[in-house]
Formats: sequence, C-alpha cells, structure tokens
Amino acid sequence: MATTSYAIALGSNRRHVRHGGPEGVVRAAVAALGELGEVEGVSAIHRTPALGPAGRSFANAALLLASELPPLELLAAIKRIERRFGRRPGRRWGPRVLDLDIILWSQGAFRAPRLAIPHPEMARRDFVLRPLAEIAAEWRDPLSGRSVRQLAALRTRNRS
Ligand code: A4P
Ligand code: MG
Repeated sequence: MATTSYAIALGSNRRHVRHGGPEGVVRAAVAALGELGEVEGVSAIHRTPALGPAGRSFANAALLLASELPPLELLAAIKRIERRFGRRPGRRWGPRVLDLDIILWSQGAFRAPRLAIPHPEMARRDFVLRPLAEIAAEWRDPLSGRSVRQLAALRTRNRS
C-alpha cells in the first residue's frame, strides 16, 4: 500500500521495569512506533489527571506516523507493541502499561468491527487534543469538519 499518515495517541500511568515511570514508557513507545514507519512529529509529554477509574495520573503524547501499513495492519502492530510493554517478569498477564490509539488517518474515515477512525472519543479528550494540537493543529476531523485546534478550543471553552 502507498504511504499514508496516522495520528496516534500514547498514554501510560504505570511503571515499566526497564523504561521506568510513565514518561519513560511513552518515550520508549515513540521509539517502538518508529519501527512501523517514519515518525514525522512528536508532541511534548503531558501529565494529565486520570479520566475515569484508572487512578494514577497519566503521561500522554501524540505522534504522527507515515507508514505503508493499512489501518487494520497498523492496529495489529500497535497491539503487539502494547503487549510487549505490558508483560512484566513473573506476571504473565500483568496490567497494561501502555495504551496506543489511532486518532486520525490521512485518507479520512475508516470503519471495521474492531477499528473506528477517527477515534470516537477524540473530541471529548483533552489528553488527546492538547498534545495533538502541538503537531497537527490544522488536521481536520473528517466527520465534524473541525480542525484539531478548533476541537481543543471547544473543549477548553466548554469546561469553563
Ligand atoms: N479500537 C477501535 N477503534 C480504535 C482506534 N481508533 N484505535 C478497538 C485503537 N483501538 C481501537 O482498546 C479496545 C479495542 O478498541 C481495541 O482492541 C481495538 O480493536 P484497548 O486499548 O485494547 O482497550 P482500552 O484501553 O480498555 O480501551 P480504550 O478505549 O483505549 O481505553 P480508553 O477509553 O482510551 O481508556 N486518562 C488520561 N488522563 N489519559 C489517558 O490516556 N486513558 C484511558 C484509557 C483512561 N483514562 C485516561 C487515559
Ligand atoms: Mg486503546
């Protein structure tokens, strides 16, 4: 397949035995994603309060990846990376250390039983929109027509 671009959200709120705390996990995950194509942009790493029952705060970041993988193959590849990070010595299926979500795709919307792009929750998640706005502010959500910058601004306005 021809090379296309993806926006990927990264999140971690647990330590990894080798990579250290959540920031270290996210940095190592950026390197791992580089095995799937060319990394065209990486945001800063943000410390964010946990949304939902996850507890400890998260390290979140966003990354732009140019890759030849079509969407379902990219999903399989990021799930493999998550598993690689999720296994701890002594515990075969320990808690997952890393969450990788596909947020946007340069070819527009994609839908399959196990994959929806744009990510259905993107417009509601500051921890996705803020990092992504640093590297892809003008990228438009193909469903709403709004740019990442606009979606991030709407979130900020609705909160106050
Ligand atoms: N799936 C469908 N669409 C997509 C997509 N665009 N990208 C399917 C990735 N996966 C997609 O995801 C479950 C299934 O969704 C996948 O197998 C895939 O087929 P998962 O990552 O295995 O499971 P999950 O983590 O329980 O679900 P999800 O939706 O990723 O979790 P959330 O809702 O993202 O919650 N608070 C802060 N501050 N920062 C965070 O990063 N993250 C979570 C995780 C909660 N609170 C957080 C954060
Ligand atoms: Mg996920």
